[in-house]
Amino acid sequence: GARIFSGIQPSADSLQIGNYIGALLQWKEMQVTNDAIFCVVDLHAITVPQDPALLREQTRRTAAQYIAAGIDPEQAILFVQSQVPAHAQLAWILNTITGFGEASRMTQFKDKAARQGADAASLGLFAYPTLMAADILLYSAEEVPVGDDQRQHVELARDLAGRFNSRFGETFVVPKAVIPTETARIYDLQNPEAKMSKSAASDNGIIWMLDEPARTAKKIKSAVTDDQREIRFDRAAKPGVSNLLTILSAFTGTGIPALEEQFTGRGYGDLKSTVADAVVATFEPIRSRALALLDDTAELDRLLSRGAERAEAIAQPMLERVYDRVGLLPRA
Ligand code: AQP
Repeated sequence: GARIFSGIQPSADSLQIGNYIGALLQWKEMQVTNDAIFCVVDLHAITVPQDPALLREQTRRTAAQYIAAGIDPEQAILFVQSQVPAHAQLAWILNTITGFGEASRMTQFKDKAARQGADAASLGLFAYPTLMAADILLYSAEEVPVGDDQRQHVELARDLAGRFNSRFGETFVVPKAVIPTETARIYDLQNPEAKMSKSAASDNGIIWMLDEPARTAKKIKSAVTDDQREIRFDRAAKPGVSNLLTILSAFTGTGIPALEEQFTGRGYGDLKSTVADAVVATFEPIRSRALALLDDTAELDRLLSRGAERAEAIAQPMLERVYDRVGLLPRA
């Protein structure tokens, strides 16, 4: 199978259901037939302010959730980004071949910078996509399984790989994004026009993987819908109901049209209970496994450093090749 690379930011105590559907669910399947590398991208998380002590804890918690959700750290390589210095080093090189205008067009930067106030946004936030390109290109990843929101960043990684290759000679594999389906973007339950996000201002519309099951069920039951009665998928006219159908489809493997049929003549309350049951049934065991792994942080830390060694064995030679191509003088 193909070499795949993907990561999630340790930007909260818990991952949210969008991270699960957009990322973990596919990773779990892809690790079986592919050469898979999964990263906890802590250097990406600090592109917005993080509390240092919390960040360390969130990094462990994120790794524990990968494993609890089914990532096998023996089969796949699982590691923490900052433990392999080549990521930051290659990102610098890529910054030097990225246009200012090109980086300015990234919609995630525009969104996140607007949220923080343009003057508060850091240069690191602006350079987020080149660090992500470095993550991918270091491992010659052919496929990058991500949610729909990351499509533009993977496009940039492709462009940079091609540009570097034509300027300095064939070096990088040109990667491609693997996005589950067009509908695999999950929206905030309270504000179904906005992407569900760990760092949303209010947590009422977020389904957390590590929340208590009762709380998850309650949030789903209070999801914003509309004042009609019809259960059908229509993103523009019925964003709340469409979001619930997307979640149910991801958790049951049933297609949206079949779900629409199944729910003909049934009420929103019924749909919400069905979604809540499906989510809780999947997340409850993941939550217990993650909490159990977090009981022994020494063991978890050892497991992560083994992952970092395996990752570095691939990344470091690539970085050296790049330095050479660019013309940097090696230590004698
Ligand atoms: N709402 C979403 N729907 C589908 N996929 C999603 N992903 C995130 N949110 C959704 C996917 O999760 C992976 C990792 O995300 P990340 O944490 O690295 O960055 P993000 O996309 O910015 O996620 P968050 O939760 O919104 O984090 P914050 O709030 O810290 O920025 C990616 O594959 C992404 O597609």
